[in-house]
Amino acid sequence: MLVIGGLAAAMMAGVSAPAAAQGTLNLYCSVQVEWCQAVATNFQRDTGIRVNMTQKGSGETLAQIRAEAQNPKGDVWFGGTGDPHLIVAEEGLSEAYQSPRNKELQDWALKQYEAAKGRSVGVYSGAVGFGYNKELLGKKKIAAPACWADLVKPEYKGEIQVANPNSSGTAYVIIATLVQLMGEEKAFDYLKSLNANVNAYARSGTGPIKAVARGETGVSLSFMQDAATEVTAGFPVGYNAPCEGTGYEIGSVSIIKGGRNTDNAKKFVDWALSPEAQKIGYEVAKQYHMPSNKSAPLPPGGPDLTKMKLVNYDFNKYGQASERKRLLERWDREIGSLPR
Ligand code: S7P
Repeated sequence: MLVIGGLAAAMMAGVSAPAAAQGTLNLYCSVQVEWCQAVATNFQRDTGIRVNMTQKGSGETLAQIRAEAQNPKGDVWFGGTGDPHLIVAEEGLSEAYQSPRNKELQDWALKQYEAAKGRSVGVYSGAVGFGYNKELLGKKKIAAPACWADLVKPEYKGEIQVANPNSSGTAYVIIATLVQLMGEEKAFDYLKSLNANVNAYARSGTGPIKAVARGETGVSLSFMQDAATEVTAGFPVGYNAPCEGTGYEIGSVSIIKGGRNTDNAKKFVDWALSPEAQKIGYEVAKQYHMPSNKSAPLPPGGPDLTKMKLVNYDFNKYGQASERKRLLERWDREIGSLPR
């Protein structure tokens, strides 16, 4: 977790704090920390609103918002996979808000808005794939994985990392994807076979691709946009979309109900949905997500979801608290408890 005050964020980015303070915003942020810092700094500079930012993964932020339900400390939650945003909405922990920017958004971003009954909206999208270290796999003469079926082959034994779905929204999207691709029984059989090849379950969804980049593991299950970031950073990373098809996230923004600065949270949502704010992920932090504003460009060279075979991800079903709880309990019982 990283907590950073607005002034410190501005100074780190070499930007002076605004002269006239316009109040405060407590921002919970679930994208990569470089992007979170850029979001905090730029929103503060554009509006004069002082930002206190806390960065945590999606599952962990969901747990925090639930734990603080009686006394909310956050005002707005930016980023992270869409399913836990839907759960926050279902549990009445977020507030409905119709931004004037909604009319500029892609249909998939508005699907999230509809599923959340106005309590959340999509800011970006990204698809699940395989990241791999070209040098490490090359030395071991292991082919880069192209299909889900490849990952359970014996040559990948001890080579794969994925995150733990209890803490990671990314890992939950992976389980929900497999269930939608294969059916639940086959998906859990697959996860058992995969477990034999997994060397570690990381806490955060981006942990496995960072481990791939640094040569600590050969293969990761990750969002492909996060693999593209490591490629840009100069690591010998490649990535593939699974040949059988894959799932995707609708990274979202939600206003936390009962927060102390709800008017500023609304200003933040309007800002986060603007094309200018949506360029920041790529331009400042080299993040390759597909932006939700139709006027924001697709980051050059990044994964293009419109060219992939995608499952028809059922956000209404897999974004339900009861379904997430059931799948996580099953994963803990049948996979998390297995020896490796
Ligand atoms: O910024 C990259 C990204 O991967 O981070 C979000 C995700 O929540 C990662 O955290 P966890 O898996 O640990 O929850 C994604 O939404 C986003 O694409």
